[in-house]
Amino acid sequence: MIKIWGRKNSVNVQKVLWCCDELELPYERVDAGGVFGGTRDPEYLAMNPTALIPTLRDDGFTLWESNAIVRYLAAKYGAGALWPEDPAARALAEKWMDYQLGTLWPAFKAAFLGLVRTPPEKRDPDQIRASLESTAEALAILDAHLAGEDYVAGADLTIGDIALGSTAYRWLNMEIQRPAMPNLAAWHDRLTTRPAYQKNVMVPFT
Ligand SMILES: N[C@@H](CCC(=O)N[C@@H](CS)C(=O)NCC(=O)O)C(=O)O
Repeated sequence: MIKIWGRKNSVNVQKVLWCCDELELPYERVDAGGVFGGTRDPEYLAMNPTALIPTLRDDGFTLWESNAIVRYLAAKYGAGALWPEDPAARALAEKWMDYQLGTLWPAFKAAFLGLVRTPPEKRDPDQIRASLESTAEALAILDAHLAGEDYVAGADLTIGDIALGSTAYRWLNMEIQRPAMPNLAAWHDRLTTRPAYQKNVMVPFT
């Protein structure tokens, strides 16, 4: 049985839970991180020395880094669907995973943590403003890409969409000013029709 460590309101844990449910994989989830702690326990550090969540164990194999976990699950259990078999199609999906991890989340992190996880008196408004501006710049690239595309790598949902969905949900549902991004909004509307997305991502992120 697949086992996943990580609290349900984590942007990175949600990718893994959503992926499992898209693939209809049974799993056991253990609360860890945030108010649950546990990530500095020796047993946890032995599995994941970063002391971060998520961590996955599948049949004796242990893995951390959410996008790597999504890639692993999709390759093992979702070949031809979430994991396109054509190398070019898969590279497109993987490109958007790397964009999420290397461009979008670094831009958005300060605004998200500042507005959602920091008490008002401790917020840094300049840092939050700058983060929201960089996020809008990064998302404009995704919005332009999604013109005429149903999902980030073409006509079907892939690992690329799974890496992006939980970040997009936060940006679209926080009380912030957002520039209009119609293609992004239409893509996100498509995600919201999926039961696995509703269950794992469309939940409170506070
Ligand atoms: N690049 C890592 C980042 C993991 C990460 O930053 N996880 C956050 C939650 S989204 C975390 O563990 N925060 C500390 C905690 O929850 O205790 C991944 O994608 O898995």
